[in-house]
Amino acid sequence: MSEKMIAAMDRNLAMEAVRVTEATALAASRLMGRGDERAADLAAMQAMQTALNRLPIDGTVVIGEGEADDTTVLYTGEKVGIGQGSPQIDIVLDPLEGSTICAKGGYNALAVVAMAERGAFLKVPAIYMDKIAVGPNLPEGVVDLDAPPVENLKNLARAKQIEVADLLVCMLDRPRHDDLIAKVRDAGARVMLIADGDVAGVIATTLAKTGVDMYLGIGGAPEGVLAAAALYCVGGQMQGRLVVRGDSERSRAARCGITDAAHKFTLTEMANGNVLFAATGVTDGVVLQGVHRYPGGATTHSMVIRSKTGTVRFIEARHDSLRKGGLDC
Ligand code: VTB
Repeated sequence: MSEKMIAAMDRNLAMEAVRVTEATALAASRLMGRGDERAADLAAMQAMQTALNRLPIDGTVVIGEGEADDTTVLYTGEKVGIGQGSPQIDIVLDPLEGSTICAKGGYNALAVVAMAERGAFLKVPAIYMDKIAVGPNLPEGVVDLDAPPVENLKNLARAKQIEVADLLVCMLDRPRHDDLIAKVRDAGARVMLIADGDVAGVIATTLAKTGVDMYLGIGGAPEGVLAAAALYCVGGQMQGRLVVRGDSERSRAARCGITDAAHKFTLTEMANGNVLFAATGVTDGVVLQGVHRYPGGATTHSMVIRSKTGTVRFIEARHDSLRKGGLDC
């Protein structure tokens, strides 16, 4: 394939990726607020699998919904797309990032996918990762996962030419973060606690409208790589370290090729190459609006980013259920 053809395909694939997350979000939104997270998850997984299988790619899910023993839909290693001589693409996905939020009708649930050429993403098991992230246009190394929160906050405030008291740090609302939250508050910064959805929390650092300056704390490792994919496209900074609890998690990490479990991963160790990232809001959130249904259709709100250009596109779509023969197709 010529360079020009690859570039055209890359651009088209970005649009196709949005179709995938839109279809997924539409399916999940049926179960929004119904109190059944498993059903919402399943609806999203099946919709994403169907949509991915329509794409002109020879795709491999490198971080999926679990291992082949745990799930038959979008497991890690599953082949997706039409295959047969199409470009070889690695895929990291989370059909419903924030299934509990979706089931409760809360904020920040997203349908998310990232794609790139083979080998572009760090492979991680579904365990925890300690994360720190800031948005673009800041001096390299302005924050560090191993530095005390007060130091990171002072450095970030200096770089942004604002006071520490003006900074807003987004974190998951979890007892494991009690100490960290106290340290951030003691340093004088403000904290936005979210129920779930740390992919949205990390992306929020890249968008001025959210007011979020830094993301901090322990969440899922797969969500860490997805967030890194988005940040890599926009140009933010992020570091992550697996939180390995016991031998079983250690061997799961080793099966992904991570032998040094204490390694502090840089952004480009988590996502590299020609990455595209797409997300559609399932429920309203700091980054995207959710699916809004009305008689005869629904609106979706998505973002798509390509690392090649760093262009961030927000796409609001109106879906006509009559002409499409139903919303979920
Ligand atoms: C976070 C959150 C996700 O998992 O990554 C979280 O952002 C981490 O696990 O939306 P705990 O719930 O155990 O803290 C999710 O909730 C997805 O499952």
